[in-house]
Amino acid sequence: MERTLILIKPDGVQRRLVGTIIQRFEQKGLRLAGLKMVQADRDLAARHYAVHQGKPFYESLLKFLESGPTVAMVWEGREAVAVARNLMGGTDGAKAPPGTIRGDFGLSVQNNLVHGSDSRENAEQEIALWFHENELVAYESSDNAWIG
Ligand code: IDP
Ligand code: MG
Repeated sequence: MERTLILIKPDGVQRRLVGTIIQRFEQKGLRLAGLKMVQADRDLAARHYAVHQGKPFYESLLKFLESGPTVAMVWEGREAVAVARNLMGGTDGAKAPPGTIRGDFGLSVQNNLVHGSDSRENAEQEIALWFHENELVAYESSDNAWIG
């Protein structure tokens, strides 16, 4: 079973889109394995976005992630990483297609509501960064046979 880390970034929380965004992942058939609200500090923000260090938007990006609470989630299911990225849409909300989270609710490049891991390997690293293993819950969902 593949897992992915999804964050509802501070703009999504402030804009009261938490329920709407969770619903997209839930309705698709992914299964929620962990969820919590986190006020990211500089260390967590820097570790999460370490790959972007040195880019012109890096400092602003860290300030954005630190600017308020984030909802951190682990979703699992078949092809969870790619499925979640498709549900999110591309980075720039202005270009992301309608029907995607960013396409439906965002216009900004930076303030684009959600983060989703971009590979299975990064997903495992990011899950370990945001969650303790004992915060994740393994269970059988009763509709498994129907969803796959
Ligand atoms: P992704 O979130 O779609 O994977 P990345 O390229 O990994 O996009 O960038 C990480 C985050 O950095 C984006 O989600 C967005 O918040 C921000 N970002 C990316 N490119 C820019 C930019 O050109 N200007 C400002 N912020 C950016
Ligand atoms: Mg990325």
